[in-house]
Amino acid sequence: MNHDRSHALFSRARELIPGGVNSPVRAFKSVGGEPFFAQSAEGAFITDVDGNRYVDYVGSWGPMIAGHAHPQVLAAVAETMRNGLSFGVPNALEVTMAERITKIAPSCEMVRMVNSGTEATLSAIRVARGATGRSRIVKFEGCYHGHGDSFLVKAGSGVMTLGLPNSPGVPSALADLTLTIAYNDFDAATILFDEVGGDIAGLIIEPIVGNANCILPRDGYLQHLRELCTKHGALLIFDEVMTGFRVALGGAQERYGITPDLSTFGKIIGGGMPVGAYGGRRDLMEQVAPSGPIYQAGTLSGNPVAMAAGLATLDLIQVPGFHTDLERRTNVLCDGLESAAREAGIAFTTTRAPGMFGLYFREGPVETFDDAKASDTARFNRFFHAMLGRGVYLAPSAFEAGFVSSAHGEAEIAHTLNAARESFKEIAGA
Ligand code: HOZ
Repeated sequence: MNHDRSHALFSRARELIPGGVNSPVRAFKSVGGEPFFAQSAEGAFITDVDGNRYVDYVGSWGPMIAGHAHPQVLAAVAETMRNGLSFGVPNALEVTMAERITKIAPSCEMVRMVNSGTEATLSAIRVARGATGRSRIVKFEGCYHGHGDSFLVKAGSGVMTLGLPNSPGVPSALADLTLTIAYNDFDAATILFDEVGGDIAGLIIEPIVGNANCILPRDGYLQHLRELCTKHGALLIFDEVMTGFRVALGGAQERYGITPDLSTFGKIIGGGMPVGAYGGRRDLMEQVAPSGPIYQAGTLSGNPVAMAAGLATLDLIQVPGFHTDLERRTNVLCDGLESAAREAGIAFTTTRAPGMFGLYFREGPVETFDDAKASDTARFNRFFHAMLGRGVYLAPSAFEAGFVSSAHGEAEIAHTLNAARESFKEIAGA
């Protein structure tokens, strides 16, 4: 594959943009080599500026659940933008979006649109602190909730990929208010709440962890957290930026039957445009300005073009059977990868939920962050490049979930599995 144009762009970018990228994992730093620069994307494919085409399992990190450049989404965007790109006054699409989200995720009686998942999580913990009058929050090792100060404590995603789970620039006075425990450890949560439950404003969790590869909750674990929060008067916050509208229409809260107090969303509800949202119980959300004193604002919040892209995407996934089908596709992919690895004699396992998956170079099961960290990342990196060379783009980090869309059809998955068989063989000796 020729990468001359990407290489030239990356050289220019590195002079002007930190690391040459506007979000760290994109730089390929942990897998090695250089990123490709996108020219276009359609359906399950992304094409780079040198004309190389890849089956894409990143999907813009989650939004493209119906595939790239879906004609219905593009049409909604084109039609909406003719009326103007941003108004700075309310518009009708925001109301439609709020109606849609509150219907799909009934735990959200009210919702506020923002511009990214990071904004959503920052705002949610402000509500938790403001509403409870408490300062401490609880998060889980390896969970990532965007780059807000309070969250860059034992975080996953890019900071983990780069080995920076605690970032310089976060005042220790603030970081000290973030308590971390191990995901899927029932006792750790019980002990922490027994010790300091009365100080905890909220517990924030990725109900399925997608930023430390992909880790599913043990049976009863989310319910256990729900009960602890209720008992100690802390708010349960589900960060559904990745899982929302994906693992079920109503997200992980629907899949596992849990009612969080607050939820955060992003990605799919923007259909590829910059969007986030947070919502929850009416009594909590009514404390947000201007109906209440907890302040949060945004010039571009509720942007009409972003709302149109999100609503069109929701239209596409609100069809009966969509998520069952997405789960089937994900299973075909993951089962196929596992059997290809077995043929090559490679220790390998997957985790999966509808539309998202994790790849591990170790034997299963993988149920904890320590299990995830024990994956052979050097082997993952070789596999990543072997696949890329065969036209399959996986997340460029052993600590990011992969995403499947409704555009990943039989042919795309068959191509992926052929590439995987060859790639596993290629790396088996190394
Ligand atoms: N935080 C994203 C992964 N969990 C990466 C976003 C990006 O690089 O675009």
